[in-house]
Amino acid sequence: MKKIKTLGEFIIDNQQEISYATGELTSLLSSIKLAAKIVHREINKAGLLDLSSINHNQNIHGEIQNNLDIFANETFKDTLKARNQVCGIVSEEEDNVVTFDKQLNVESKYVVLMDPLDGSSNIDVNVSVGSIFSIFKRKTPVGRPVEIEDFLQPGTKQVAAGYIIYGSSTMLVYTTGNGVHGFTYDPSLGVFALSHENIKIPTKGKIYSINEGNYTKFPQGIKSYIKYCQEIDKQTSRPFTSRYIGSLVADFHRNLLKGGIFLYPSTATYPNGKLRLLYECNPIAFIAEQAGGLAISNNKNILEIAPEEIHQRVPFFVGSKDMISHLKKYIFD
Ligand code: P6P
Repeated sequence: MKKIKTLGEFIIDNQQEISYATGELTSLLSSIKLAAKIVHREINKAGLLDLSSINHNQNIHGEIQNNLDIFANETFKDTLKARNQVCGIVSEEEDNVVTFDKQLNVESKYVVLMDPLDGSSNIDVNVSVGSIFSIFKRKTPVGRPVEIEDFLQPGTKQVAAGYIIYGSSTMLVYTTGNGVHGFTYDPSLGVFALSHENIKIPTKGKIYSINEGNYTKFPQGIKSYIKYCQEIDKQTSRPFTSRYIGSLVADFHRNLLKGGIFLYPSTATYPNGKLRLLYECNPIAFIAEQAGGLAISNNKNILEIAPEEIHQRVPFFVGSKDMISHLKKYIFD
């Protein structure tokens, strides 16, 4: 029987590579692992409970929250609060920064920014959804974290990032800047077992992911790029295959393993793009770059953008290096 290496064992084995982790980051990742197990359990019976039903509240983005959005948000908050490593969080489901006041009298080194349940509108139709997290060391020394210094940091300063995809299996994929590693959840053992060590995204890809229903609202460069993807050209393996799930984690995870490009440009509905910089684009971009891919927002690298507000949206293009490099010809202003 193949030896199982759990996420916990893997983190400890590699802790010496994580120059800044004196155990706190390990413990923080462990609390995310716990939250992932709890959310996994509820998602897998969503159809049997009213957890996925609409609760008619709206989040700050005007998006209808379903009960699983709230459940996932509270679960991640509770598990992060229960340990002393995190002094505060930003969440898609929270209007403002949430400070863990209990932690202020201890040295809590980290802040976490998260989308606790991305793509949750897909749960009712059994489509994969995900949780996304981004971890920074706080910049202010002690006390209540400060939004601008501690949360509005560029993506290059992330110390760790990852996602959990709740799909045909539940996987946790993360990086601490030493490669990208994937762990598949075994509910019978209650562990995340190493299944994809040192993931590398293929440099070339044949999949493009974009909501073509927005075609008329796209900038001309994006319309031209879509046409490029659809042309017949054997040398460049075109036409590419169109795959779009409408769940960022699922669309990205497929492209990460198989190669491909994901595009969410500015549209008439979302003039600054739909996806949020801090807890969707930055963590996915960190993973993409660690896996040998690229992530840009028009003419900037995602990770170099200086955030201006916690729920800031940006146009987002991420995937195989050669595909992103080629896309630049179509979108640079
Ligand atoms: P559209 C889900 O609501 C989400 O935030 C991402 O997971 C996904 O990539 C995107 O929105 C889909 O947006 O406009 O294509 O439905």
